Amino acid sequence: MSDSSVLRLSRSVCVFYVCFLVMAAAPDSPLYLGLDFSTQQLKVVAIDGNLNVVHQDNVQFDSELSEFRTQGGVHIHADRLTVTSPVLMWIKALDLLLNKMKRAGLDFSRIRALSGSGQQHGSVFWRKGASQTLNQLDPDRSLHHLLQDSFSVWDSPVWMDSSSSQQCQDLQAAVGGALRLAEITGSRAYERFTGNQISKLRRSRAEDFQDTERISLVSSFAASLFLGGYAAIDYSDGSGMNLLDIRTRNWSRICLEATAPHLDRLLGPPLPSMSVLGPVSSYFVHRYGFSESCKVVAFTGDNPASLAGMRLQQGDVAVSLGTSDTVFLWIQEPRPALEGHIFCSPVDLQAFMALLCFKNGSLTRERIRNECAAGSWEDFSAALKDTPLGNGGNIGFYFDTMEITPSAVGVHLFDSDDHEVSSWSPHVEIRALVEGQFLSRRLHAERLGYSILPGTRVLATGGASSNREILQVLSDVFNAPVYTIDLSSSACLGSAYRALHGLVAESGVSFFDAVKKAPKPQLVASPNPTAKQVYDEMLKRFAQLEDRVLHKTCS
Ligand code: ADP
Ligand code: XUL
Repeated sequence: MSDSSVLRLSRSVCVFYVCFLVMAAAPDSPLYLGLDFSTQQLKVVAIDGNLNVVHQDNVQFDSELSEFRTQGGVHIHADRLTVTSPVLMWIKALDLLLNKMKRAGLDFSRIRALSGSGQQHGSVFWRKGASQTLNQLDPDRSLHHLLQDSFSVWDSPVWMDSSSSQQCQDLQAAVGGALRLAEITGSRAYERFTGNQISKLRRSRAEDFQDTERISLVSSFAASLFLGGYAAIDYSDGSGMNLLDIRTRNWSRICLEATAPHLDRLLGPPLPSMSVLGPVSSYFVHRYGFSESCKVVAFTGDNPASLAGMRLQQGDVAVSLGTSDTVFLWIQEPRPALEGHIFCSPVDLQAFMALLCFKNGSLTRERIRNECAAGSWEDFSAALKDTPLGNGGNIGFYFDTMEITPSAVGVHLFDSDDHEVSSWSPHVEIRALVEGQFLSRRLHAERLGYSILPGTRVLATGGASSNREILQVLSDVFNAPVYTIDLSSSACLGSAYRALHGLVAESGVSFFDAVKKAPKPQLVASPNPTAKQVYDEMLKRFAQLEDRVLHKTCS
């Protein structure tokens, strides 16, 4: 059978299966919808009241909306720094997605609430008069026709943009330095953060800026489409702008003033992430058969929505071992720093989440696997089994490319006397790499206010989480049990969970009570009894050696 017929057959099987699931559930049982406007695609999942997934679909921007000529969902401009996406592409993707869902037989009238997420930091600039257009959408026409004149900026800056360095410097200077900005907003100035993008646009495209009536994040823009009016920015995604005071949960006056005049009018007041914004607009009622009482719950950023999808709880840490490694933390008492980001929690008004990105993750593990284990993950794992916890005092730093956390580069190896050495046996090298990576994840998480407590769980996701021996080292270094969780569409699923929770949040039901029927993560590794002693000591040496590496790299 040719590839295309296999694809057609598997598609038909999928459509049949989805229709079967939709029809198999009680005909009028409630559904909750989660959408994710991510960089490369728009995804949707519908869950029932038992939190079972009953429908999933997606629209790929590059292939299904090729008229926008994006690569990976974006346009990289000639300066290589400016990265944007056409706002109408996102709208057309929603038209397409809803039509696919209709064809698959989804009964929209069963949806009690919907929510969603968007790639963080991206911004949408609505033209003067757009609010009126949003308010009177004609259900006989598609959204992208109706809204084609509603934006003052067609190419929305997205998170991959790094063209606002000057604005970052200006903002930090205005508020009293990088650390002061981090204390207020949870992060030092980052080029991709929305405030700096707004500031750049105000200077570089003054006329378009003048013609702007409202600025949304990708998340609140998507919520506005469903609401038929401007949706508030939620606290959690709002924390990725360098504009929100994460403790008062209001716009920071000093940041607003340094960014653009009267910016609070353009942004509207921020709201708690679990807020019900209102009923779905009559456009969706008439065009797709949504119920008039279906509620739109505030949309948020994709990382906060993933935290909800993983159901990360106080004390937990999630480690995603993908191309690069990401660490998510639930934080009660944040200590914003010059590295990492603190966001308001999307599921608990009193809490915060931290996000740390490490560039040298799986690709570095692959390099060492190729050099020390003949390209075999089995041999790599065997080396981890054969070597002792603490690796005889050897500590390695492997920054093949310029690391984000911390900002250092190069490979730096130290023996048990802290003397720099040039090489090790393959087995020592493999353990040094994996221990070094996880010591670094723990060190930087602790610097942001994380501490290992009794009951702490490590949730592991991403490609390398299929490797038990790697997870055993993770468990030992964190001295906590490691659980795995399938993260394939966590932001989308998290949005559906948030939709469900939004309906009961006002009556005091916690997010975790609302989603307690969700599938449980699997326990895969428990710490060795000697792990605490070995790694508590090793962490102190690791921190000192990292300072040496930083000093060496910078000088
Ligand atoms: P992405 O960031 O693209 O979503 P994934 O989460 O899919 O990445 O992870 C891909 C990575 O998983 C690969 O680069 C590979 O190195 C790693 N990986 C896959 N299988 C194993 C394994 N058995 N042991 C360790 N790493 C693995
Ligand atoms: C987080 C970040 C990305 C985007 C895109 O700070 O920039 O993870 O949210 O997914």
